[in-house]
Amino acid sequence: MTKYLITSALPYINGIKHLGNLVGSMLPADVYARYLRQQGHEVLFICATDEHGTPAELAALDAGLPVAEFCRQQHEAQAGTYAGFKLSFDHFGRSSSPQNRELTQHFGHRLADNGYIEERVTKQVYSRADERFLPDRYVIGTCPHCGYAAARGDQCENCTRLLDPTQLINPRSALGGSEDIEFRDSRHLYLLQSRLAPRLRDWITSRTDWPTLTTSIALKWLNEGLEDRGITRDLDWGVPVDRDGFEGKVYYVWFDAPIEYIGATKEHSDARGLGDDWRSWWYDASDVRYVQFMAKDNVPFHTITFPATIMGSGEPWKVADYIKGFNWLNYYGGKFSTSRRHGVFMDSALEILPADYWRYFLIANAPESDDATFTWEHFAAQVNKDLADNLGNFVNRVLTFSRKRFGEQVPAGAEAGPPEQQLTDQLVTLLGEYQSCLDGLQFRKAAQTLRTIWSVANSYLELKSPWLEIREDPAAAQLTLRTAMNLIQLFALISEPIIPDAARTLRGIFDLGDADDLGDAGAAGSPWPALDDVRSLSWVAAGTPFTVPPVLFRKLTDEDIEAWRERFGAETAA
Ligand code: B3M
Ligand code: ZN
Repeated sequence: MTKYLITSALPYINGIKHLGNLVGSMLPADVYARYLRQQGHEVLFICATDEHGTPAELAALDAGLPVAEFCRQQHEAQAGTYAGFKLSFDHFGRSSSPQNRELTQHFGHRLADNGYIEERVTKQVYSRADERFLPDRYVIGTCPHCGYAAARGDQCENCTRLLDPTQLINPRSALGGSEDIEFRDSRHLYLLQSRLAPRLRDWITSRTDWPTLTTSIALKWLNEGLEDRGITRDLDWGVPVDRDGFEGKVYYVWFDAPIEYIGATKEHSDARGLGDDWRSWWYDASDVRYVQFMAKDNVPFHTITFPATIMGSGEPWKVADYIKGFNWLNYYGGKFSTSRRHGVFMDSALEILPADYWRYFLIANAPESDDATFTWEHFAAQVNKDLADNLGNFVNRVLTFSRKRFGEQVPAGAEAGPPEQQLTDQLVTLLGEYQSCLDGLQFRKAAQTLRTIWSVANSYLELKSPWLEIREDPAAAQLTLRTAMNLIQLFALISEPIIPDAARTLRGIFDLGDADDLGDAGAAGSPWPALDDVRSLSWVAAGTPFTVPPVLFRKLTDEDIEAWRERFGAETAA
């Protein structure tokens, strides 16, 4: 038994996340956490809302709420959606917690003590009309390179050149449009990450088993040369910088957000009266395997900036043992986007279908080796074929037929013969493959293998055709049905990481008398089957009472597709 610490990138607070966010971090992390728990490992699965920064302030302003209240409400809303998707976080924290404040300030001091922090005076845009400093991207003006009139202070959208707000012609505030702005000197803290570059490079290059996506992004940054980074801002909302002369300044959101992985672990311990337990996951924790999940745009912060913070602290805090990065999930020719409301958002997804439909499809199409595209046609086709037919129909067919002919108990029948032997040989191989996929965090392939296991069960059923067997030899038909029922139990156990609700329904079919906890989110889940159990297929003995559950997955129709295309917008940008 190993201790596994699992973190998913922290969803930003400004609004409900879309399916791209879900598949790019939280969902695969959940599948992995569930699988490891079923295997009997000690797992701590941590996530939180990332609450600081200007976008949160501005969203709160828009909503007419104080920013703290806005974040509280949004945190609740996000937590509700994640519960709806059955994400089994052990703790879903908030980066605005006192725990994170304390830890962030701690790291700030340690870095300074170790000589990795420098004060620098820089010119910042101050809007007299708004009575506040403006972050670079909230200054707009004319691009000095291409003349585009609405270029942002950090980058021109038109010619993509990186800019400094001082370069803009006719700069004005993006908040109220006022041109009454000036450039004021402001003192800030810089993290001298260039000094940590050799250590970061050693660390990255020692991780030979990481996905190329992750290491190539990290090495690209290192090869281009690390720039020292400003880690403080002239803002009210954030972790205050507790240093003389820094009154009214906070740490930059990307500095405190990853520290919240630790902060949330402490929140978890504090909430449960576990004392110093949180430290056992993070500090001097060589017995812990730490796996991080995130989309590719977050990789630089997790391979460079956060590890630089940890290494620069000079303390034995845990760095990631493995970083699983994901590409984009696209929606009709464009990235899913929160700001443009493009794509399917998690709350509306749950309004139209239960979690498992989404979980299965997203994992089966996880953008691992490349970007992937969501279309309603593909979604419906795959749900119908894999979930409704391959899995759902099998379960329903076997149970209703058996009930009709032999009553509501698992039939006994003949001894297993060569077809059963052949079946279990195949299953042992496939289950082994499925486990290697999950162990190796190959989610797409894992779903593919699970689907093959369902298909093998269907082929067995077709081959034996108990509805024909029964005419000549009822005992043979009974053997087939009892075997098929054990396959249903196998499905219940091994489908749980990906489709936990269906798995729970499947586990409720047979009255196994062990009255075990059916595995709520966060609980240990059902024990993972041993390969030997697959060989004997004997979880469900003859005589076990069973019930036929309602249809597991409904078929999605052309009318559904039409309605969803209409509702969510499905025009491919030409
Ligand atoms: N909040 C993800 C984003 O908004 C960012 C992740 C933080 S992980 C520490 O892109
Ligand atoms: Zn330009």
